[in-house]
Amino acid sequence: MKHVNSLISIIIFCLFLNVFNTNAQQKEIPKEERLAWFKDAKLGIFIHWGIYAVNGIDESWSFYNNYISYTDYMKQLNGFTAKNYNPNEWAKLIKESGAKYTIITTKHHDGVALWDSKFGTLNTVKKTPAKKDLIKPFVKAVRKQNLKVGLYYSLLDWSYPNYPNFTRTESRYKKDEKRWADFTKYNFGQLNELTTFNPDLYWFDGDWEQPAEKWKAKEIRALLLAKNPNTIINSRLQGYGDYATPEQGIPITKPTSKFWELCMTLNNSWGYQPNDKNYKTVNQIIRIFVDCISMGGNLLLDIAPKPDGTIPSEQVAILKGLGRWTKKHKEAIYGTRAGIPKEHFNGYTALSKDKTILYLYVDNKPNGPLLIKGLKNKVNRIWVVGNGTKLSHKVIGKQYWSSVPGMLYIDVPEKVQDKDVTVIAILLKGKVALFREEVKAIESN
Ligand code: FHN
Repeated sequence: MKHVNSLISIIIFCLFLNVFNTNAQQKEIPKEERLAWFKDAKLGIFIHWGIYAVNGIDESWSFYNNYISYTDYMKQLNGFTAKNYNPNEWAKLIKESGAKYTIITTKHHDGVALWDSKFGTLNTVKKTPAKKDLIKPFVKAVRKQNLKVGLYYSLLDWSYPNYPNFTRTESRYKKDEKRWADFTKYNFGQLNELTTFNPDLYWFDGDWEQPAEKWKAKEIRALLLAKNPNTIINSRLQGYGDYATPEQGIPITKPTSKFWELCMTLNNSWGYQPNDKNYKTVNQIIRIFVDCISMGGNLLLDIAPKPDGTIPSEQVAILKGLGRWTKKHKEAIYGTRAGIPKEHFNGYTALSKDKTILYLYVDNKPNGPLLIKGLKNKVNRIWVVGNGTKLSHKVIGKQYWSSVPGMLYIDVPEKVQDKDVTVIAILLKGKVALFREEVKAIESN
């Protein structure tokens, strides 16, 4: 009888999914509209918070890679207190950094849910001294700061008894439709619970272990968009996502995806690891951020709270240092679009949304005037962003009979330079127009 009941519940569940599938496809709001805020936001803060902070070890991977036994990894549950957790303070710091959105891990690959899930029992309410839902107050605090909120969710769950994979050397089963169906019901159950927080963004992870059909990725997308047609989904849903998510390494060539976000740690660890002192400097992070802006992408910077909920002082300092620069240069960050090809300016550039302002990001001390080549536009005026100083400039080498533009030189006095990255704005007459032809021999003067 028990088997018949579980079979019936799975059939009902599949019918439920089907309803979402058909409805959502009809209603899907175009990506350009849904991701408009994301494209303008430029900076997000990622938060990896979980029991792995207790020992300061790799999140989930430490038991998956057999660095520690699963039993010993799970003993960290007893040390996860969240006793100093202050989501309002977190949200204020995130806002101060200049981020416009933030994404928190609701459940990593270890299967420990940070909210009061009714699916399974492995969560911070039931199994840790924190004894509370950590997601609901976070979402509320972020909304209070008028920031967008995203929820990270690991599709794979190495703790769930009916999930096939367990560690790199041990799996629970190879093929078992009934056990997989139970896992799918659990996954959808938790996803359905996450929709009650009504996030602006879902950040999936761990999709690499199964194909889209097995995850029911199409149905997951349908469910999430049916609940909130404006929500957006990252790339890690086996082809059913909205934007690309390069990780840790700055893209060397501009990503082909129109919408993309580089996620990156401040040191080398996603979670809190006190032994990892290999922090990037604020200057290095600003230059990485400017690199992403110049290619039309976002930067999602990760912070790693301690088990009690405090954010490591090094990470607070970095976010505050970043905030100094973003506050001063906000006009050259939010709402900008990818810059011009490097042949025209030996550095990072971006354009205003209407393409009439060209921003130059100068991350080194200039050895003389800056040079921009192949700019067809006349210059209206040039100023230092965040400082307002108007800069003198001159165009040389323009032959009246030639279509090749002259070379634009801009003086940047030492006293107007920013200690990290100086930003110069060039207001053009009309939308940016670049000379991209081959310069030929001269036939007539
Ligand atoms: O395996 C995870 C890893 O632990 C971390 O969460 C990163 C963050 O983007 N995502 C996966 C690795 O790509």
